[in-house]
Amino acid sequence: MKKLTNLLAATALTAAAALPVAAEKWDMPMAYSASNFHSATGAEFAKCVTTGTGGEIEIVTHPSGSLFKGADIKRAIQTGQAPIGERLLSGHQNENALFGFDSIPFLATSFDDSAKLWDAAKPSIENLLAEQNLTLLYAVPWPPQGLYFKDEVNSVADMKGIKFRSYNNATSRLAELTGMLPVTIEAAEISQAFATGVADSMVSSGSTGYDRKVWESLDYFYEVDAWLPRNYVMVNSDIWAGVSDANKNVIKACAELAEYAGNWRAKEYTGFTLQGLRDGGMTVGPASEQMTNELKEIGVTMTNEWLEAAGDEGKAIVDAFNAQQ
Ligand code: PCA
Repeated sequence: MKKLTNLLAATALTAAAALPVAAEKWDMPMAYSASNFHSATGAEFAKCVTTGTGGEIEIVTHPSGSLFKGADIKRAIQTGQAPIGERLLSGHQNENALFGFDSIPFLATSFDDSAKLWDAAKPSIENLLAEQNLTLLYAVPWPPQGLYFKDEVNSVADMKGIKFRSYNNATSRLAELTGMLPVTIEAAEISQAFATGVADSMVSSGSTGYDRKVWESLDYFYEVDAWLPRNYVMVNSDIWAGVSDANKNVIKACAELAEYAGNWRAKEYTGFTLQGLRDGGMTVGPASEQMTNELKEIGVTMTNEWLEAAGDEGKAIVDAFNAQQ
């Protein structure tokens, strides 16, 4: 027994000696379920930083909104309640229209275009975040957004009065313009919302429908490819300033890898999750021509509204994006 105790004490000492004195634990709140590809990417990023810094900075992810709910994550990081975290960028559209650059219907509808739009918008977004004591580390798009319904829908008229789950200003506005009734619900809570009839439709990716098993309540997914919103990972700028140059380099390299891997996963996940919805019993396919045309008209209205709200800087983003086409 004595021997075992000695051995344990020696092991503990060795472990303690291996860890530098300044070891820090960074809790990383994330809003989406652990099985989601953004959360998987975040977990890999956390491992990369923990290993790369030799344990000087250990990142521990908390998916599913378990530490802070999606809507509270940015404030938690700004105020230093958590050093690092992930949030849907367009979730901040109510603060500043610029944050909604990636939720303009039919502006950028493919992964390639979404990357170009991000290139055009990134400097503005980095500035906005910096003004709020936040440093951008990486950003990864969701797969293209389509429409989920309980019943078959062939036109905008068919949508009238349907309860619609929204996740940002643009999705609420889309509901208003299609005569639906928006209710904002975090992805972590949608399975229950659909099961209890709080909502009967939403716009989202195949990925979120798959993660939340929405086929238990909904039957139709229309591949509208309306836009590709982005999640981003931010760190509190005061905390970032206190990180050694060596560890900053490690974190930046891990962020670059995460962005690459996240993009790759998003693309792979697009087809995989649509098949998953089919396997779950849903009808998955393109929207009717009439519905597509009507939605495009609504897209024009929403583009104009966004350009008005986002001013010259917004217009410059759209112009820079169009110049890359
Ligand atoms: N899933 C997230 C945002 C966009 C997406 O595809 C959600 O539905 O909340």
